[in-house]
Amino acid sequence: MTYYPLSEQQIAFFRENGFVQLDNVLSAEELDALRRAADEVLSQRYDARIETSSTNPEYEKVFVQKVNLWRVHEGIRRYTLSKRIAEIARRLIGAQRIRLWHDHLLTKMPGDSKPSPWHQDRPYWPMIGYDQLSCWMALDDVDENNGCMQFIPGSHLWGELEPINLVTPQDIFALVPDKEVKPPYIARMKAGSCTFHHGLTFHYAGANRTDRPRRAMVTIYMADGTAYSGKPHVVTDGLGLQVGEPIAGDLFPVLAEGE
Ligand SMILES: O=C(O)CCC(=O)C(=O)O
Repeated sequence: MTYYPLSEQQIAFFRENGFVQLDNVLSAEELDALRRAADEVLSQRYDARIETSSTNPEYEKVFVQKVNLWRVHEGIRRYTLSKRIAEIARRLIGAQRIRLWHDHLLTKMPGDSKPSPWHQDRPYWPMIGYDQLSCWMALDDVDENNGCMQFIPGSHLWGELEPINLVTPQDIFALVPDKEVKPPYIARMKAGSCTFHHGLTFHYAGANRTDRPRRAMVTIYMADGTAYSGKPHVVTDGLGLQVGEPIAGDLFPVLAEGE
């Protein structure tokens, strides 16, 4: 395996801004395999083994969300457990060991599409500690017309706010009246490129105004040692975790480890 040539400048950019865009991370073959896997999952009728965050039709106008596909699809498993991508996450967040939290395929369907409103991810997660980040891999070329990601630079330093309802969103900016909000970075990218964002970074994606789905494969990583807070969540409900216990074990595998 060859590691992605992540530079010190890119790491410094991520730490300062709370996100970074990395172009051409997947080879044409890897992209093709991941697209085929995603399409197989999307064309399956509801599979009870795939955790779906919500089948509410209003929620699915924001995105169709299929969670933990690595557990049910071999092609996605190869991608999600990829050490190459996890090593980028490990170096960005500065952890000794990084674990998988979960993956999810987020598809903005054409038609009556809604924006993914400005929000932070971390308020939805049942965790103690803040060393988490997501890799948002574009499976289609993305720009403002089909819902590329947008980020507010430096917003990961503003603490954890209340969770935003993705269907009837509160104005997250009203929650930080004293902050100087920089203009959003608009992550236009070719398929096979990705962004990484910190769990506290304010982010947004516009509606899909094209006539084709916008597919993104998102992998969320957490530093080893991240502990369970007890908050309900589709990925941890029913596992019998105790508050304060590290979220660990085979369902949350270690994917990269430093020397
Ligand atoms: O893909 C989207 O529309 C939003 C993605 C998102 O919010 C995330 O990956 O945290």
